[in-house]
Amino acid sequence: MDQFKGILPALITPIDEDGKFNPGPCEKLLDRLYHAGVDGVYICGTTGEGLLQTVAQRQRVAETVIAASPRDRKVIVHVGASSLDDAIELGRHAARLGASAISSLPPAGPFSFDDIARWYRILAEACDLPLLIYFMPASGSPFTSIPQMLELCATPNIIGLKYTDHDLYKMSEVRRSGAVIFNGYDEVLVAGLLMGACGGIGSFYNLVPELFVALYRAATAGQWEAARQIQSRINELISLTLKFPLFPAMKTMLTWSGIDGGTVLAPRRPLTEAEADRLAAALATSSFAEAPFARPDV
Ligand code: MN9
Repeated sequence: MDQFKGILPALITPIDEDGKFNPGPCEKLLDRLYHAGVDGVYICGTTGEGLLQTVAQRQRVAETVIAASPRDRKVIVHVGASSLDDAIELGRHAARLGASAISSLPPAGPFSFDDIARWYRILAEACDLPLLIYFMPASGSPFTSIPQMLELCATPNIIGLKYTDHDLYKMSEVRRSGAVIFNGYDEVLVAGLLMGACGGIGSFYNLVPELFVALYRAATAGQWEAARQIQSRINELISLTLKFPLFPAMKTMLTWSGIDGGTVLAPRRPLTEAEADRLAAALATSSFAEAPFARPDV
């Protein structure tokens, strides 16, 4: 369990004009992220638009990412799906490829906690990999209490939570049981680490991996003031980006930096030209004005 720690970008999935996975930019992005020192990647989650893709395409993404990842980095494959069969198929495929772990949101729908616990139990048993539960109450989690989270984390093969919430007291109580916890809201990574998180998984790591790696290193060295200052710089970027639809804005910035993020999958839409102009203007007057993603690479 100690091996699950550090900085893991929730990898964006480059999508071409036909709505299909584009492996070239994905490899280029991975190269950039690994050079920045990230400890691994988390693929096909919310940021990676996993739930919006077919099982076959998600498998192509996993194949590309695992083939392009050094052996000493972790690849966690989000396998969450509406159908348990699909999730198991994705999980077994990830295991065959040599993924480090799988992760899953609960299936969407009006299910009870018992239903969800059973779903996770069957998934964890069927796949020969550690499983990280994706906890995100903002997307309608059917479990929110500490005892429920502790019960899920005590299930064989379940190692812990990707914890996307602002209640860090709850997070720290689950962490105290020995469960692996990755902080999920990039805005509060420094606070999550202070309260015991083993690392973080997040969207903005795609854009400024160096800052997240530096924050994590400062935090693990006990240099909390330095870590806090890096968080504050990161939050300048997050707060200006959140004025736009998040995932298309991030893909636009990646494209400006020379990595073709491509479009986003339905029901989302790309940025309008006016939005892209406003985003570029906001970046130009920020402390990121000189960053490669701040303007078109022409
Ligand atoms: O992977 C991300 N959460 C979601 C974690 O996509 C729902 C976060 O990185 C957020 O995108 C980020 C901005 O709110 O914290």
